[in-house]
Amino acid sequence: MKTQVAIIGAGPAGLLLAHLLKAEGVDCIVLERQTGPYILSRIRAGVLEQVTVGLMERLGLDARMKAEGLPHDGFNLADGERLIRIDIKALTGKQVMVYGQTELTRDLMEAAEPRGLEIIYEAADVALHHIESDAPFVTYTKNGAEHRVDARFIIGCDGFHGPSRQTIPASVGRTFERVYPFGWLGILADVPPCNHELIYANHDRGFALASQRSNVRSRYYIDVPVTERVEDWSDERIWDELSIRLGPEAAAHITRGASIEKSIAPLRSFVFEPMRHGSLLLCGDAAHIVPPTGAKGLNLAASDVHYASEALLAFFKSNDGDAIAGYSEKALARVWKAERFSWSLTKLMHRFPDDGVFERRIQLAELDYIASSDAAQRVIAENYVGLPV
Ligand code: RFL
Ligand code: PHB
Repeated sequence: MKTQVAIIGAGPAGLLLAHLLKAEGVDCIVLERQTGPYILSRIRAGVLEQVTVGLMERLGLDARMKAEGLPHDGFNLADGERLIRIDIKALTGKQVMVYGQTELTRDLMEAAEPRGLEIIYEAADVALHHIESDAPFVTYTKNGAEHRVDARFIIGCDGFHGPSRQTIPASVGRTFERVYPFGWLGILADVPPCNHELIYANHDRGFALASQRSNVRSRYYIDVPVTERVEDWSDERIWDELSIRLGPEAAAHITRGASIEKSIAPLRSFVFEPMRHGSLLLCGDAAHIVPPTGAKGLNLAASDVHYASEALLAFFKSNDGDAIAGYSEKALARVWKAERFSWSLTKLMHRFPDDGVFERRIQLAELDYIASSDAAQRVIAENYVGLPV
């Protein structure tokens, strides 16, 4: 097979990019290891920045998001006692959209066939070849047969564990990493949210987040040591812990219900540089990971795709390779700012095993400062809604 752009991975990064290219008449093929239903069974992000909403609008795939998504004007930080509201609308003029990654991915997947976008699911043994040349290719197997896709560019949208990043020689790449000593235990339940906006809480007993997918579906998280097993956390135990950590105001409004999903996600900050090597560009989790505290992971994937699509369209439509050459530097400038924000919010809102009473007082002082300072709230709001692309 021959195409202009071979995209590896049908997560949000790969699907968004494929649709953007296809809409402009650039040929592409998406190779995905899993099945569609498997991808849609993964419960992940829930908060979309304007950059992500804007891409769906541009594709004309925003109808369900506009009908079912919940635009939010603010969110809350909590210190175990009170709620500190960050009025993002008043401070930045912008909103965020509460709409699950699962739903966004479903909208992109369902539009693929009608728009003539080819996604090859269950592609095994995907391998990248000759990425340093102008004629790279990808091989994979499906139903026992080996296949080859020749392309002008390969885009690695294959997440943290995919093969794309690993194809870049170690002598060229550099990684920056921080692994956190806790994970987030998440619970999804068909109950109304305890608050109309999100609450990120730092209680003496640890972190908690009250989030939502709709007015009848809630998503909550607590932090737990990475050694913890999800089997040891009954629904009741999680609800009890949430009721303590989120503070009395939120606890009074928690509706308990049976979990429909429960899992522990490890927390990590990770950046790989460069994000382009020869004819291979990396987008999304393939190049970087943030802890979920700032709701940045999916949105960073979208901003990478924004830069990559601009660069690829300039190349194919105007024969201009400058944006491809500058892709890594441009994307990384935004990535590092999101890494900084996610890391700082993680530090502010979690108890670290080595922290003592001094660090606890510093956290409480910072939360008290944020509660009283318009300037501090503006800094948080500006980062939370997403920096400009
Ligand atoms: P994805 O979504 O991981 O998609 C990568 C796709 O590549 C496929 N793949 C391969 N395909 C072919 N051959 C191979 N060898 C392949 N290896 C992998 C995979 O099957 C997959 O379909 O990456 P993408 O598109 O870059 O999107 C990034 C986002 O998914 C990610 O940043 C966020 O979900 C991160 N994240 C969260 N972000 C937020 O903003 N808010 C959150 O609340 C939030 N919660 C989460 C998360 C990530 C989690 N992970 C990684 C387990 C919760 C979890 C549990
Ligand atoms: C979620 O709803 O899953 C969610 C929301 C905000 C975050 C992280 C996760 O910061």
